[in-house]
Parts: sequence; structure tokens; C-alpha cells
Amino acid sequence: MYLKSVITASIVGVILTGCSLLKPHYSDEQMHSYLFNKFDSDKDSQITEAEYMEFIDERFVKMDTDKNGTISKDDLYNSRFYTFLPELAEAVFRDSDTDMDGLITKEEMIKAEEIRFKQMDVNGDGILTKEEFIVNDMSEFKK
Ligand SMILES: [Ca+2]
Ligand SMILES: [Ca+2]
Ligand SMILES: [Ca+2]
Repeated sequence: MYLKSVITASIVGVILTGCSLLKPHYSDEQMHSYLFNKFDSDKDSQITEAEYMEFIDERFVKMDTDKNGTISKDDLYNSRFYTFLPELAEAVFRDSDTDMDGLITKEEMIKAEEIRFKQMDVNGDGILTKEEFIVNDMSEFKK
């Protein structure tokens, strides 16, 4: 009887651990490094505007899950980006949909991200350092 409840407890433990592995919760710092490295494709610890926009381009394609050229809320919820970082994905969506019609066109996303890049690039040299790169601490992202 005792043994049985120990086994049950450890199975529950395994299931719970499995769940937390499936849905990782990043600390802000982990998320920051993770995203910085994703953007920094040549790994020189700097994100150029070209690298930044290239990543945005790829992300747009990935987020457009039904491949019709615009990102809808359904696309958002079906995307891997949303699965892993729901809050950030929601914030990106809100921030990019400038005409608030519930759809993000590629033009809207590019324009929003160009503005975001310039806001982060505080010394205006066209390059983001790790210190300049901000994941989730921008005023319009806090709503
Ligand atoms: Ca780089
Ligand atoms: Ca779409
Ligand atoms: Ca829109």
C-alpha cells in the first residue's frame, strides 16, 4: 500500500516535470539571450539592421501559418512563437497592427519593426548591442 502511493507520487512527479518541459518558462534574462542569439545570425554579439530585418522576415513567414500573406489572430495562436512566448507574441501583434484591423500585413510589420529597431538603437549607429537590445521592456509593449 505504502509502496503503491510512492510509485503513484513519482508518476505524478514525472508527468508534472514533463509538462514544464513542454512549456518552458524563461526568465527575462534567458529570454533576452535566447532572442539576441536568434537575431544575431553571424554570432558577433551585435545585431545589424540587416540581421534584424532578416529575422523579422523569417518570423513573418513562420507566423503566417496559413500562408496567405497576412497574419491573423488565428495565425498568431497557431504559431510556434505564440506557443513558446505568448505574452511577447501578443505584444508584437498589438504593436505591429498599426491600423488595428486585426491583421498584420508584411508592410505593417516591417514598418513597426524598423521603428522598434531605431528606438532600441540609442546611439544611432545602426547596430544593436546586447545592452541596447530590449525584449519586453518598451513602453508601448506594457499594456
Ligand atoms: Ca551580428
Ligand atoms: Ca495568414
Ligand atoms: Ca493591420
